[in-house]
Amino acid sequence: MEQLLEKIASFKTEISSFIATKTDEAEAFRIKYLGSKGLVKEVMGEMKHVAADKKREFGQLLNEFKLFAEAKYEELKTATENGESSANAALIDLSLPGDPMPVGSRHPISLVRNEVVSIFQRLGFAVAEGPEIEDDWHNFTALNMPENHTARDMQDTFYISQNPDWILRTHTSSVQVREMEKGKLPIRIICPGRVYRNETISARAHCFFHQVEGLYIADNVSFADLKQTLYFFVQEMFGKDFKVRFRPSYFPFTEPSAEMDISCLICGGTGCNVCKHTGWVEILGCGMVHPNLLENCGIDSNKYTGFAFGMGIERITMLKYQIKDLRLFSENDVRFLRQFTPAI
Ligand code: 2NL
Repeated sequence: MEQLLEKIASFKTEISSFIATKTDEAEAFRIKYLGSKGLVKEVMGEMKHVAADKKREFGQLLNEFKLFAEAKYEELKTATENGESSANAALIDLSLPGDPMPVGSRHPISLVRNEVVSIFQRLGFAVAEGPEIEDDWHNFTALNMPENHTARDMQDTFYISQNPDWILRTHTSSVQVREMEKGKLPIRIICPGRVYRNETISARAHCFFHQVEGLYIADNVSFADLKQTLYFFVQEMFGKDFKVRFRPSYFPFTEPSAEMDISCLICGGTGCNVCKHTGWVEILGCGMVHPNLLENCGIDSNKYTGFAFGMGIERITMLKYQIKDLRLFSENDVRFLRQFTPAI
């Protein structure tokens, strides 16, 4: 069946490109394809090998093929009888518009990542990237996460069985460690990328997601610089029609640490499902880079200070487009994907 379909397709291509300049060439075409020992008859003969339930579908296909060959013969015959080459008759009208190609749309995660990246680029941040398979040092130890830290737990981290030192990165901070180790200061980078955690998949958790982390290290970088940078970011990203608050928090890699909330964009702060009736939604974590980290990467913590922040792209995308289930991002259902901006 498959073979027969291929055979028909290849005959069709052959027929389409057949050119006759004289009547006996048109006749040769008739004999080859439509004659009593011709190829159309030959394919028709295959019908007896086709399974009973496919006969109907196949019969239609064969009939169509026969009509196609007959139409071509008529075209060749008329052209050559009028003393023309069939090549003229078959000329394509080049002025016709082309067939539109479906271009697809950008994935919402890409749209939001590009937007975040472009806002920080305007502030002078450069994009840095790094490997998704990391070693313990770059993902944990250098980041002030000692050996018995809970984040390293087998339940959270994907380990690579070949080598106990290798893991799938759990955040893009590892890229920033690599940049710090290069020893070129000042550093002003953002690191977008995919990260992995061993979570049970649900509407709110997945085994991979996307992050953008940022890092600025120079002389005299202060917490005020951090706040102002992030204020600028949220205003560019979400507009000006909401409130912002910083809450003290804890991360092993920053001291002091904070989380930034904005008043809920969905209900305007009065309380709804999205903000779990608190009126606030958390959008990122941040803080001043812990001096241990600077020293781990060979940077003099008496001379330099820095700030860092990290946000989950899925979270921001869900807020922006009111998407309620994380799994939609990776199911590739075109009914979901088509709703976003076309790629061109
Ligand atoms: C969150 C919080 C954060 C960082 C990430 C960072 C990286 C280096 C040094 C210091 Cl190399 N800090 N990253 C700092 C604070 C928070 O992420 O909730 N992310 C989704």
